[in-house]
Amino acid sequence: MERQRSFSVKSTRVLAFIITTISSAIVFFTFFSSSLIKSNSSLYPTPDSNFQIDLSPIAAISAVSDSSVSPQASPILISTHFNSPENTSGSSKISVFEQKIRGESLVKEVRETANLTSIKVIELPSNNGEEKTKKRIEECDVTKGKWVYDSDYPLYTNASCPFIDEGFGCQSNGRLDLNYMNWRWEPQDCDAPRFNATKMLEMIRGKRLVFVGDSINRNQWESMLCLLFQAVKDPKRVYETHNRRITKEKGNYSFRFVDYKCTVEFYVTHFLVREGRARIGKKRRETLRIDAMDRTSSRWKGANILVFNTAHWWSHYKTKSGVNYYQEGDQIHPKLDVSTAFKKALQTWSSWVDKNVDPKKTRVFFRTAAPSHFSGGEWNSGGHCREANMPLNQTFKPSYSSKKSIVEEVLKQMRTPVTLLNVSGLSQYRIDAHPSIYGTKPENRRSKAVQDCSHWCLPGVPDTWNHFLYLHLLHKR
Ligand SMILES: *[C@@H]1O[C@H](CO)[C@@H](O)[C@H](O)[C@H]1NC(C)=O
Ligand SMILES: *[C@@H]1O[C@H](CO)[C@@H](O)[C@H](O)[C@H]1NC(C)=O
Ligand SMILES: *[C@@H]1O[C@H](CO)[C@@H](O)[C@H](O)[C@H]1NC(C)=O
Ligand SMILES: *[C@@H]1O[C@H](CO)[C@@H](O)[C@H](O)[C@H]1NC(C)=O
Ligand SMILES: *[C@@H]1O[C@H](CO)[C@@H](O)[C@H](O)[C@H]1NC(C)=O
Ligand SMILES: *[C@@H]1O[C@H](CO)[C@@H](O)[C@H](O)[C@H]1NC(C)=O
Ligand SMILES: CC(=O)N[C@H]1CO[C@H](CO)[C@@H](O)[C@@H]1O
Repeated sequence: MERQRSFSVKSTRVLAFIITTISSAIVFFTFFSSSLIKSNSSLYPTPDSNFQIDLSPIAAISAVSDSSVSPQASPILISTHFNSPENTSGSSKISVFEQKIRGESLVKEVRETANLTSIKVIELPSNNGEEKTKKRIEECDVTKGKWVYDSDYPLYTNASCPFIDEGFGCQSNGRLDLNYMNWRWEPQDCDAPRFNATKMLEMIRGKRLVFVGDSINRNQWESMLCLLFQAVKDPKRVYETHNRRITKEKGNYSFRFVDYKCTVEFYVTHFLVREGRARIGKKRRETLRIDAMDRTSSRWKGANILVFNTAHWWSHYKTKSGVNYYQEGDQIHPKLDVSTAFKKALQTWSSWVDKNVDPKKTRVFFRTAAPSHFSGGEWNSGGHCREANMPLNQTFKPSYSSKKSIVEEVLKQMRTPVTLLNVSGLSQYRIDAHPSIYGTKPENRRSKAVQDCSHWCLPGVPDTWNHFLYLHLLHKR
């Protein structure tokens, strides 16, 4: 299943680049034309629909999942520009959307419409300048780049990977537009080697690769299983050590790749710190011990590669508004703000890492929050994303939330080196890559209103996060 392109010969590269560019151009043109037809009517919301996000296929929505962390944070302004290639009859429209994210409210305004006068799809960079500006992968910030259409993608399919669970198996659940699988992230400053599953397996030979975090980390872990499985000749030589089938409910898994004597494991923990119960007055209530690690932490010890995350559960809603929820020792905070609690929990986590992880034996990664793209509501109030079938245009500027700066701040104070897997920006373009209604099989779909715009279809965006992990292990020590 590995289809790698040689980048060692310059002419090959130039040829590959031209082919990629031409096919991308065709694809862009086709998509923009078709999305324009479909969205003609929804481009212009009526004045009183300002707070209603109408999501046309090319509308930019950046409902940053964790905007609720700091409702008092200053407004973030995101400008997004869309160009649609001119249609054959001469005139089409550009819409300029502007979104302001203020606390939890998302406002979109149609600012301007104009006629296009020329077609500008993709520019070929001049070849002579290009070579000199490329950096070595070791010095390259791979988070800067763009999504390019690549017909060699996806790296696996629903048929070649048995580990995709229902929640992420969009194609098996009936999604018909499949172009979301074909986008490859291309760093702007360097040529990133392609993901090589055999090489990755060799790098983790005899080791434990462990993912710890919420369901978005399960998403990434399943992606890793799928990627690696493509290099395994005998499927029987990969199995779950306790014969567990992957489901949403169960919390820990360890897959053994026999030929490489390695395991790829996942432990669910929504907050990294310990969820529990405590007596408040006469009632026993759920609390979160922000000063103690999750109970499964003893099992993560001794892993050779640890990939942590926590993000989506740190919301006002999921933490009982911070009222009688956060606990330290015997004390329950009557009210605590979610960013303060998040910071304390991360400090608990960082002390655990500093105390329990030997940097000579273990590499630690922390993956940043992945964005959600709910429009017209939240995850529990009719928010949707089904309409999108294209990534957002690259001129869209990803926002950077306060929760991520808390992560960076805590990481800086640690003794143990922790690599940030900075996936937030590149994932923000991928409004098209969520399961939406295809997170469940048609027969299990209860209500049309519920869409999943938080998790990611597989194959899809988490493959890129794992590619980053691969690049770090391969090149950056
Ligand atoms: C092209 O533009 C014309 C006039 O605006 C419009 O009627 C037609 O539907 C457009 N065609 C496409 C393919 O967008
Ligand atoms: C995105 O929009 C900009 C200008 O608004 C345009 O120059 C560019 O070609 C567009 N990119 C794509 C991929 O369509
Ligand atoms: C676009 O151009 C057409 C004809 O050239 C004109 O009738 C129309 O009003 C223009 N639309 C906008 C939004 O400027
Ligand atoms: C993969 O998806 C296709 C299209 O929905 C479906 O027909 C097929 O049964 C799926 N394969 C598996 C193994 O789920
Ligand atoms: C992938 O890595 C393996 C082991 O390092 C190597 O033998 C193989 O040639 C690589 N495959 C490609 C397509 O580069
Ligand atoms: C992570 O990426 C975002 C945008 O992609 C960037 O603004 C931010 O500075 C990056 N953070 C770090 C620590 O590199
Ligand atoms: C792989 C692994 O650590 N599995 C453990 C998951 O949790 C159960 C108890 O809930 C243990 O028995 C397993 O060993």
